[in-house]
Amino acid sequence: MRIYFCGSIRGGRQDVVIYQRIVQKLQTYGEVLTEHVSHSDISEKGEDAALDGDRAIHDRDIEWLMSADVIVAEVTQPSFGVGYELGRAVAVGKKILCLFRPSSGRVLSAMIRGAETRSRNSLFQVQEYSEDEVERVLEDFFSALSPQDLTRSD
Ligand code: 6K6
Repeated sequence: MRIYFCGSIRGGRQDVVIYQRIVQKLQTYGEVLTEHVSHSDISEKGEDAALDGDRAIHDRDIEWLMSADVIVAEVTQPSFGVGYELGRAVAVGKKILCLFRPSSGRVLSAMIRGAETRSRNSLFQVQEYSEDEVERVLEDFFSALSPQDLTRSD
């Protein structure tokens, strides 16, 4: 399974430790295309982007996003990039899990919370969680996945 993980980079790196836990768990289910999002040596400043070019980052990430079976996004730390990735993924009918920690004191954007589809096997799910239960939340999500959920465009 190809898994695209979204987490804030230039939006702020406060949650990088939890991104690492999520990516580690996701790697037990498949290939995580965006493992770099969880690297603690990536700063929010974008130095690496200067070498690579923002267009190259965008184009490569969108290619990976379109090839992914499942998108998992940690949405507690607001990020334009994550919001954009989610919008692109919704537009092509990808299976999406958004993870949000209410203990942060933040209120999740209505454009994320309101995108949730509530049916069983919903394509867009928003899951509230606390840090200590992140692995269990991912186990529940992946154990409920069915082959019909997975849309591949490659
Ligand atoms: C290194 C340091 C800062 O920027 C870099 C290189 N940039 C990126 N490399 C790979 N993916 C990126 C980069 N910048 C944004 N993204 C994608 O957007 C990731 O897949 C994240 O999920 C999301 C983060 O967006 P922002 O707006 O928080 O940066």
